[in-house]
Amino acid sequence: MINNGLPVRTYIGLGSNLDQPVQQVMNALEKLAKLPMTRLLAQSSMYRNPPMGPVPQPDFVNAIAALETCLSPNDLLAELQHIEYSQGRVRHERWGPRTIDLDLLLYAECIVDEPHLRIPHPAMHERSFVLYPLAEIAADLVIPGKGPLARYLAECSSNNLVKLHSG
Ligand code: 5RU
Ligand code: CA
Ligand code: CA
Repeated sequence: MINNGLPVRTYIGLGSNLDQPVQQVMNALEKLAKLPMTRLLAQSSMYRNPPMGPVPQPDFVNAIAALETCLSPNDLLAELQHIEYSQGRVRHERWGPRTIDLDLLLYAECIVDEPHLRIPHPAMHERSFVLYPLAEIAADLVIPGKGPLARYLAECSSNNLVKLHSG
């Protein structure tokens, strides 16, 4: 898909559990705000929470950013990966600890199904560390192909999320 036309709304999931996670998330938010053809519309609070998934690892700090952008999904993805790299992301084991993880969760009402990019993020609706901060800044959101965020939130345990900094 190409864009470079009208600005569209997109949501980015941020996560860190290495090297001062709060600072990592703040640094990434600053870099998101400086992306070309992009505005930072809103940021959620940060939430400290235990790791989900199969890998034992430190607690995470998670947050969500709402952007308005004229970048295409693939150009935005490349920018996110560049920010990850700039903050020392090194890929070891799948689902292991990381300095910063930036997930392109939603892009307008688009559904993208490519090998390297799936939008909406295929597991976002079952992850408390996405649903709770997302509801803070987009309570009425409908996940394309899935349905209202509020429905998934209602079924999702808060899983020990502790709110840290206001958005
Ligand atoms: C399996 C289940 C794999 C859930 C993953 C994060 C998952 C995480 C994160 C927290 C992963 C992907 N736990 N686990 N925050 N990423 N709390 O950002 F999320 S690995
Ligand atoms: Ca992730
Ligand atoms: Ca990721």
